[in-house]
Amino acid sequence: MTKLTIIGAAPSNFVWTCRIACAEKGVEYDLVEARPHTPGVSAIHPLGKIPVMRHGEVELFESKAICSYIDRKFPGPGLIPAGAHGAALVEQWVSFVTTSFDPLCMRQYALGYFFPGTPDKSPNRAIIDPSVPKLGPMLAIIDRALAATGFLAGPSFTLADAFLAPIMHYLSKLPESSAELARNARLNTWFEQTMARPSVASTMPPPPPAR
Ligand SMILES: N[C@@H](CCC(=O)N[C@@H](CS)C(=O)NCC(=O)O)C(=O)O
Repeated sequence: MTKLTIIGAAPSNFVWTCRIACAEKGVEYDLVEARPHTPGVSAIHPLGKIPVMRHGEVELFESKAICSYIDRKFPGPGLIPAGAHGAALVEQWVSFVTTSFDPLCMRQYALGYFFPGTPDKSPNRAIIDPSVPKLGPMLAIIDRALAATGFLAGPSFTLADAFLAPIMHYLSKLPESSAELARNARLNTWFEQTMARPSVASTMPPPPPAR
């Protein structure tokens, strides 16, 4: 069968999620390292964002679409349940993570540390500081969601957990967010178990550049 290609930079949380999806399903793939807005990426994503995917004649952009394709196309444990309610719960939490959690925790807070854009590369407090008071309530939402089963959506690991895992990895490396993580016992347990999960551990990118 034609081998899948994921195009993007390994540290990207969205690229990592697609790789977790492949690992969960046991799908072989090539990772072609590419930064946003490079020609191979912009040829597929109209805004030049990563990841993009190629599988034979199939070209896709947007990590959720890529993961859904992987889930439906290949055998292996389902990342989105078949039932209407279970599937909708996964969609609900994937949407929450991508449209509310990621913009605050990654685009604003974490990128203020990892890509500060300051002359001396020191953390960009102008971006980070306004996000800090919002981290606690945001992590508490996830902590409450984990109360029922220990997973974000339903009784087992799903795509919702795969979207959350890379972001939580980065939050665990930063001061204010790791303190918040420590305050949320269920999230902390989920985090430790999820980071040890083979699909997550085996795809973990190298550490970010030194600050
Ligand atoms: N909604 C997109 C978001 C992808 C995204 O924002 N990727 C980041 C890297 S983690 C990127 O390409 N940033 C460059 C940019 O926004 O121009 C998806 O889920 O694939």
